Amino acid sequence: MIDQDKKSSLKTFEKRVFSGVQPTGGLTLGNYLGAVKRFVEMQSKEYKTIYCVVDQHAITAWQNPTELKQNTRQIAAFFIAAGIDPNSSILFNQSAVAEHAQLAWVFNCVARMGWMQRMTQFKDKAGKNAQNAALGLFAYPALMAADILLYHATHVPVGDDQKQHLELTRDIAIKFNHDYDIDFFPVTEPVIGGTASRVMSLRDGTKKMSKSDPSDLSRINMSDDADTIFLKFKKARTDAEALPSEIDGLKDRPEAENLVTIYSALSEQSMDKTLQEVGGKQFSEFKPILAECAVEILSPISREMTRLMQNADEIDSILASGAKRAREIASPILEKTYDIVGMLKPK
Ligand code: AQP
Repeated sequence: MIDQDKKSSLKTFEKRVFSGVQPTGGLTLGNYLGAVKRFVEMQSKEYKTIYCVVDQHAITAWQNPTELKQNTRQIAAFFIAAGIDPNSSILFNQSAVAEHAQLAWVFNCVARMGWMQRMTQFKDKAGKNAQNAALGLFAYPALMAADILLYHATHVPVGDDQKQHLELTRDIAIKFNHDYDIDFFPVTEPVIGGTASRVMSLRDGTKKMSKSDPSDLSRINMSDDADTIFLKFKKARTDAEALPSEIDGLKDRPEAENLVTIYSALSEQSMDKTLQEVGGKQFSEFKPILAECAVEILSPISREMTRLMQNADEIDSILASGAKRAREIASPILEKTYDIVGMLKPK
């Protein structure tokens, strides 16, 4: 049983959003529609929004140090160009707030080996060579739990692929609270919904669109120019039938469903509405409509990213001030965690 006094004296949760993107090079339409577009939508008076470039997650696979710095700035530029306002949201890079790694260690001691061994992303990323994978890749979900719980975040917008890691975050919060008989960490709500929580490869509608897919034709990169976007949609795999007028007609047609999903998310309308608009059309007619819509939305973002990237000092200073604001929230939460666990504080 949780002590009610402890419970009431520690409850500080408000609606707080945390999410992050790894600076591992390359950004796809999946990152935009599944994550960053929704980060922007959650910037409102209702939520305190905290967005992070998760550079410590990035090094779970080796990164070229010079490129890692540039990629970190590039993700920050992407956030800002897509509409994150660094004055209202807190925007920073993970390694600048040491409390992430400190809390992750505590969570390494809370999470169970069996839980971690069930993580499908580790299995996918380590592949057949699991014995040679970095220990950090295995421990990644505990660091992710620390990222979220360090801010007592209550809502985490992510793509569908992160669902299992969020469930683990909830398990860690519940076990910590139980082990120390306290109601300290919130049990976070994943915010996975949205039309495009899983954007699929343009070459295979059953595989996630991903920056590490060997085929560049499988994805739309945020840096692609208009001609490339048109070409990639033109070459996107489809079936031979026309588009249906109702959702049921997309059943067992993963490529068709993916293109309709992308168009709906970009044009901010329901799948039903899209099918009313394009139902009956052949793909040869629909693909240029889709490409034009993508170019209209993505081009201004990519132009603004390029402009921001020419001014590294401006990005660095935004990240530095974000880290300072992040630490103001993180530091007391880590301090309290250490106290709960029984770490002696130097006087
Ligand atoms: N295809 C996708 N559909 C919807 N959401 C997606 N996200 C990524 N791909 C899709 C979401 O983007 C956020 C940041 O992801 P990340 O930085 O952790 O990168 P990732 O998931 O590792 O991205 P990739 O492209 O899939 O990289 P690789 O190829 O290295 O595995 C997350 O919220 C994620 O859900």
